[in-house]
Amino acid sequence: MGRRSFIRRIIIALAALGVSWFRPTKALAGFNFWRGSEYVGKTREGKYKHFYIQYYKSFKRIEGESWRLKVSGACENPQNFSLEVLKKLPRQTQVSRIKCVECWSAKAEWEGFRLAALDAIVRPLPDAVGVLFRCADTYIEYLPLDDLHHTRSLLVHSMNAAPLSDEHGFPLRMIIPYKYGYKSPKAILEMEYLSQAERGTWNRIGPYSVDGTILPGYDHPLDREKKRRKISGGEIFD
Ligand SMILES: Nc1nc2c(c(=O)[nH]1)N[C@H]1C(S)=C(S)[C@@H](COP(=O)(O)O)O[C@H]1N2
Ligand SMILES: [Mo]
Repeated sequence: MGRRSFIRRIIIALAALGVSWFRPTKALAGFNFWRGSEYVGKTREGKYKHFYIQYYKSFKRIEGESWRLKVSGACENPQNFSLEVLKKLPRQTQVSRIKCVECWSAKAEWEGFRLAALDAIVRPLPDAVGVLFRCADTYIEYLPLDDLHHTRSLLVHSMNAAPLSDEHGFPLRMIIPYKYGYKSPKAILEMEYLSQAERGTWNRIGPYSVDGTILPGYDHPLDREKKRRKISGGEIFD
């Protein structure tokens, strides 16, 4: 090895070390897309009195331009997607309610795309049975493909005709209205197709079902002064 190339290798090695030191969360998808020092966390104040914010852990706000959705696992064509590209996928809008297993619910108009649009690009392998979502706050959730392909399931980048706020899951979240809110991961960093079912964060730490379908019982809608009403299970349609 000549002296020049030796020095060049040392410089490259030092640069790589520097990059790994300064990367705030290298355990995540491997991108450096955090901005500023502000943090997003659980909130129930101000306007969020009418739509609570649930986050397992606080995390630094995400910069949309450098964020990439990493799609990996059991698919033929794994790749990373920018928000710009995802926003060009065929769009769908739906009004639906998030029902948290802690009782409250709240409703919004959501806009995004179907998993089928992503499948068409990455081509899941025949043995893929579901997707594991990894989120910015280290939350994880698993959803079977059958549920992800349901006509009410949507990958969402807009809420009430505006880009998703950091609080509600910017840049991308899942919406599955017939399951409790914990099955709708927010601030998604990675989607990994799996050939075996997994469990998510919430049903590991709480007494909550893996399936998460809304059970018959009661609801306290935040948009109706939490007035208690009976629900029969599945999606709440108003
Ligand atoms: N990344 C992430 N997504 C998450 C959660 C979380 O803690 N982290 N909580 C879930 C729960 S329990 C609920 S009820 C909904 C709430 O959505 P909202 O915060 O937009 O109201 O987010 C879900 N998605
Ligand atoms: Mo929840």
